[in-house]
Amino acid sequence: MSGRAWSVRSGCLAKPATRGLLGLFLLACLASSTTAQERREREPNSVYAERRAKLAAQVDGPIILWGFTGREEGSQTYIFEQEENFYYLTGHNEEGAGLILLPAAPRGDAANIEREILFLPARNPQKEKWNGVRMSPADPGIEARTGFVAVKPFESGLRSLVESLAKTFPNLYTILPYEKELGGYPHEKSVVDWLQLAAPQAKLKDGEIAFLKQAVDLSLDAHLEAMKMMRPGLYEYQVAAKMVEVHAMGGSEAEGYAPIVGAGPNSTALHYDRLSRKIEDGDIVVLDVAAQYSGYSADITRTLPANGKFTKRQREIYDIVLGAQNAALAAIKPGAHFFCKGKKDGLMNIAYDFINSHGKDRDGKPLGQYFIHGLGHDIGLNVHDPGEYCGPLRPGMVVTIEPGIYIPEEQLGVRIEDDVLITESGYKLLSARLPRDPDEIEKIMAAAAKERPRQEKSTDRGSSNSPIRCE
Ligand SMILES: [Mn+2]
Repeated sequence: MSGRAWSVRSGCLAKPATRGLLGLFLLACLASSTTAQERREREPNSVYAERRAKLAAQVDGPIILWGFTGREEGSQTYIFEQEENFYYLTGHNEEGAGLILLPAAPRGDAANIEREILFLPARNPQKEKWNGVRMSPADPGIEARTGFVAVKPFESGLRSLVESLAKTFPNLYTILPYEKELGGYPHEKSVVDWLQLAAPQAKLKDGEIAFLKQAVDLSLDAHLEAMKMMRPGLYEYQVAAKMVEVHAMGGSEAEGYAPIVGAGPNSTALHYDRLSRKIEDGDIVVLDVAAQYSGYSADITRTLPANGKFTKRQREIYDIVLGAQNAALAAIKPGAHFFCKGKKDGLMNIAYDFINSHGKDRDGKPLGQYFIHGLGHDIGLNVHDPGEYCGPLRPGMVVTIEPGIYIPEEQLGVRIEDDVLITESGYKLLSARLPRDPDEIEKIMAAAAKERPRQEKSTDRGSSNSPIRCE
């Protein structure tokens, strides 16, 4: 599928809680009632309605979805962000909602039920004193605001309707837990294949691309700032902090993923997240940092010389990664694929062959063994959006192209990652504004170093043990 058939017996949705357990549960709710809301723009209601209609036209049973509850994390820094599939179909970014979509073709005794119902928690004035006002089913005009003809109370409405639908329909569709990772129905972060029924190959629409472009643009601004501030003596986290600031000041509601700034030996750790190293003269620095904007995440990586000038060896490896990226980009067009078993014409093969046929390691061996991850992936509501590695690229999709070479024994990692929109005739590099050419990068860094106030330079020299202030 496609969607997964889910046979429901009434009563299997939730185990009845004993009175004592229920009491504990309520206490837990109060204790973690600090969930903050995420700011974001949304598309017109008609866009989400269209997505629902498309999905409803393709199924033979009701679709039942739960949004996140806001209790996914107990951390005080947790900021609520909706389950992505739920958001894709509703544009609703508040806790505790549910959704029922009936198949488009009406069926006997289900003919009188509304085709789509949004379930929202009833107003809770006590909770709103802490968290602020939330939408509720009793709000005047809630239908127009949410774009649903029917908005009903979650607590009293959802379960009883599912139980009655289960008597009419042999199949119900939902998202089942993915057992290998995290689990926690319905709070599943992994790829869910049923959504591809509605949006095969995660093709993005214009409105989505506009949000994604905004995420890319803010990320490019942040990378340019990082290029300008980069110098020995800074800590990795200080560079990341500057980039996060640029994102947030530009209207980004969150990072696309935890920032990766890895200098020297850390440049070879793919998802390095400690960010604690003091950047040293001669280090190479991998910056894999990007913004999320209105739900959509960019994914951008640049690799910089800490002191503004690549060493001969760093430059050699950088040029090979750049050559591999350019070779893969040149082969992008609708119908191309990343990698299919048994086929040699994938973008991954092109990049790998380039790396493996250029340069050598210290033992004189080819460098292919140091390209240890895939070449790219879809991006969208998730920074690793659903997508098939072997499926054909189609116009409207946005993917990353990110070759890398990581040689731990030389403390030398290089990754260059760009975001690419597939078009009818080929592709558009959404991140083209951010230089990849090493000469151009060195030029920007040199110009910024020249402009850096003298005063700040003297502060740098005097602070060998403590973090220095960023501009
Ligand atoms: Mn990536």
